[in-house]
Amino acid sequence: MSYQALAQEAEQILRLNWRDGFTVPTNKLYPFQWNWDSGFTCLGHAYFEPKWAIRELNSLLSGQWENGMIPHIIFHSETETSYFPNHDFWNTTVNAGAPQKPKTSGITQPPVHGFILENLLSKFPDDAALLAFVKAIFPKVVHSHRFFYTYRDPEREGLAFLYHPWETGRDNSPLWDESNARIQIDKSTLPAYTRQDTKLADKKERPTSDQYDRFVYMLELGKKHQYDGEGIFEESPVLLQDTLTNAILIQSNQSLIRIGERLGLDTGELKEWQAQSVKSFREKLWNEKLATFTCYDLRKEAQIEYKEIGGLTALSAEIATKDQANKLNDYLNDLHNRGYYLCPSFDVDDPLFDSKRYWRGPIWPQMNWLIYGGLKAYGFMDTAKIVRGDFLELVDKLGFYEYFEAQKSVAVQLDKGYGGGQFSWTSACVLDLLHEDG
Ligand code: 2M8
Repeated sequence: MSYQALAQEAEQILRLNWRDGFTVPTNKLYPFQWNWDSGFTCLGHAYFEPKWAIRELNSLLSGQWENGMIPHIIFHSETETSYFPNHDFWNTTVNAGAPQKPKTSGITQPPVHGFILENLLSKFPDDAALLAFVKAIFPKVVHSHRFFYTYRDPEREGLAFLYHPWETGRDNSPLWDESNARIQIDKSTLPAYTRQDTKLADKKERPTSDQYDRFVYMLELGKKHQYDGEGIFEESPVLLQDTLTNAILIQSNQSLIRIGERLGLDTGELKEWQAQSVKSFREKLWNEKLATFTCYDLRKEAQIEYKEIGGLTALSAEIATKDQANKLNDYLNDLHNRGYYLCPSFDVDDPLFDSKRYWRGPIWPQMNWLIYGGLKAYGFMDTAKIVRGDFLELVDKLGFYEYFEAQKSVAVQLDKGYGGGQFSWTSACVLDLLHEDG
């Protein structure tokens, strides 16, 4: 397919997934507005309906809680029943600061919106409507960062913890396996539920039922503590300082600092958070033996020693030193030379690698977009080119899917990608990366 045809299809999909004010990640599997998806989706709107980006973010922020949290799902429809868990199951009325309308989930997702705003401003630097919008929502986005520093960092380390796997965006990554194993599921007390996802996507490409039981268990634990109570930190068997979420927080802090300085807005608090976060990320999460950044298990008080995609986001956030960045770049080149598409979401040499199953191995569009930017920032132009080219090749060959096979020898035998089709962040990242040099 020519680049022009790819761009046309990307735009068509984003128009198809637009719901007069926000975008669904894909038509059936995910029928509401997702937090970080909607940020990435704005990158695509910028190329054909830039005003949609403003509406998209306004819709998302209509679900913000008084404590600052931007929920991971905004249920703009209360009658749609094709997704589990729906708004009733979350029952966010347990927290007085949750909005009555729209209904939302009770957990959050990686805070991409700061750097998405900066990206939009770089595309339309003098657009008066965009500038006014950015000024108006700046305090809300800062407040969403304050949520992480206030409610998710009780020891004031500058590193936010997550307790629900859905919060990292990498729901069933092996990162969670050891913590998940600590949860004793008692079917007689776990609320009854029916999954909808496996009716709409291939079971082999989705999390297992054991994992879903744990997702529900953790949801109930959050609910018991009004979703922001101190009891979460005290009681949760799963407490993880995630590389990806913290790197994205740092990347967005930096964007907000630059935006604030340009527009004359207060950046004092952001600068304090940023100094501490960068320091702690570097000191606590780097693993010399694996030559990557790793997540930290607060219950076990140890790093989770896996090479996985979160470690690479230290490039996009420009946290890595030159030496650390060189090691991450070497790792990616080695994978490329061994016949893998970049960037697999999990260590291809680990027995837990599963090239089909969701966050246990496949290639993810928005991750390639992030890592492409990071490699460019460090001057690794050749690797950046591969990351961009691999993603565009996968979409061209296998369609606008949610995620993709990482092994070239397997991908060549396939006629489609994995998970949901006609996917919004895939389309948005295609549009944005097509405008980059090849
Ligand atoms: C996936 O997660 C949702 C729950 O949030 C699910 O599986 O039902 C993840 O890939 C997540 O990162 C993404 O935001 C969401 C919507 O695309 O789907």
